[in-house]
Amino acid sequence: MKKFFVLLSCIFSITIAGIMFSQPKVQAAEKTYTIGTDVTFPPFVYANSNNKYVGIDMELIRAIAKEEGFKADIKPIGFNAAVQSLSSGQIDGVIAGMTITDERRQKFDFSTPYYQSGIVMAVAPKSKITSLKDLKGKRVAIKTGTSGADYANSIKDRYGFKTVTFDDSDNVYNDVKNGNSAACFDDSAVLNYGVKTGLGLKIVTKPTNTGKYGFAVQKGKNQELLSKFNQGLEKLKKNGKYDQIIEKYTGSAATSSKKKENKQKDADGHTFVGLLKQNKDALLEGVWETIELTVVSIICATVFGVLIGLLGVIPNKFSQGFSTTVIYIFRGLPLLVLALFIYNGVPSLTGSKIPAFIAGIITLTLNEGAYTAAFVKGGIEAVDTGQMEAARSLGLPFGKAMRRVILPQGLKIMVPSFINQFIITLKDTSILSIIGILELTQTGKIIIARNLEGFRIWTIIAVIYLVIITLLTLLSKWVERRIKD
Ligand code: ASN
Repeated sequence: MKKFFVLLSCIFSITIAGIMFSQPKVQAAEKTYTIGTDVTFPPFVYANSNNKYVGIDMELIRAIAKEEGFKADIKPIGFNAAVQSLSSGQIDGVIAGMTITDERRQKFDFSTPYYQSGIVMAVAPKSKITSLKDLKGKRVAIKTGTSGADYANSIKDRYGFKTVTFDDSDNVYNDVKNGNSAACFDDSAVLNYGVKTGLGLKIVTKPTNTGKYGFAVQKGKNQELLSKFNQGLEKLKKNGKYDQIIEKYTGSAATSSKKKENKQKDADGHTFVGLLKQNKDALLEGVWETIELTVVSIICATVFGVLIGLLGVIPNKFSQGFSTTVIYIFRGLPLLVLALFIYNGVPSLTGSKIPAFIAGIITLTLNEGAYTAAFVKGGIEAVDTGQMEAARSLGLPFGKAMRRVILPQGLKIMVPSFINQFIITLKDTSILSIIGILELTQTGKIIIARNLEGFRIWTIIAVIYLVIITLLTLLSKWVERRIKD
């Protein structure tokens, strides 16, 4: 048992040291702002073939940051997640082709507009749909929380269609291309670019609900960042850089080279080896993040779970009640709800941010810890009651009897459950992709949003998970043998 805890502490220290050294050092002089953005919204935001975020919005915010002397830490978490995170104060700003609307103005302050777009309907190239009237009884794809979705929802009863929502524009387009949805609504600036660069959809309506894009901060907060953005944008417009950026992404040279690039990617990006090569760095980073999350969470959840489990068996009504309540709450709550509550809910109440990684660790510690507590309690209770009575009648105090007699026997019963829980913790890290942690699953989502290679990328991701799970199982079995010796 002692060996087990020594081993756990060693792994813990190594991981913490690893995390500390892997964090980039922040320069004291420049303030860093966390800016949320969409996953794919070309030509405004998208990952290029090196998985680096580029596009009009990315170049604008980087150029403005340089001009105004601040750092922008870009978080590509998806449009809806970015807006939610901004409203709870988890991030400082959003730049994601975000349309300035009256409704949004109630919650956010917007910069001077930097682009204009409307909303259009797009269909598959061979589709017979040419107008809104043809949508009767059909299914239409939209993106969660966007102005395109609001528009579709506002006319769906009139035209008699149903909507289906996705988190990313690429998934919206894919649903139409696959024939699952008859049409989609999205921004004209984005769909026009898509049509020019070989997206494989056609636009059938004129732009409506025209609006302007702005950079957003929480209402009344981060005004300093907002004025830096406005000043920077003004400078870029004066010195010609703004026009250069727009031309770089929307000019005819840009769109035709993007079309070629897409074709080329289509030609060589359809093999497992090709995809692995293209995405090696991103996948490795995702694996590392998953391992960090897993190791730290396993250790924290084990410590927390053992403590709560022990509180449940000591002969004290209050501590038993406390233990049962903690297990009841955190085992009962769905992991996804808990993650969103900690990451988005708590900061809106307290007003202070929780980094996504920490929110993820807290989520897993509470949830996995509750399961651990339950089997720790069960394991101890499974030891014959005569053992405790015998130890106490030999004159051992409760604590000592527990440590010397009951726990060693209980631990043997618990070991398989521990191993099981470690594996579950590893798998559960994937749920944290919802709060934008760039672990393996989120990395997969981002890659697929770019290349639409769902089958192959998810196969690669599944194999990587299985490899890590096998390694974790082998390590756990080794520890199990050491404990038994
Ligand atoms: N234009 C969209 C909106 O404001 C933003 C997006 O889809 N990234 O709702």
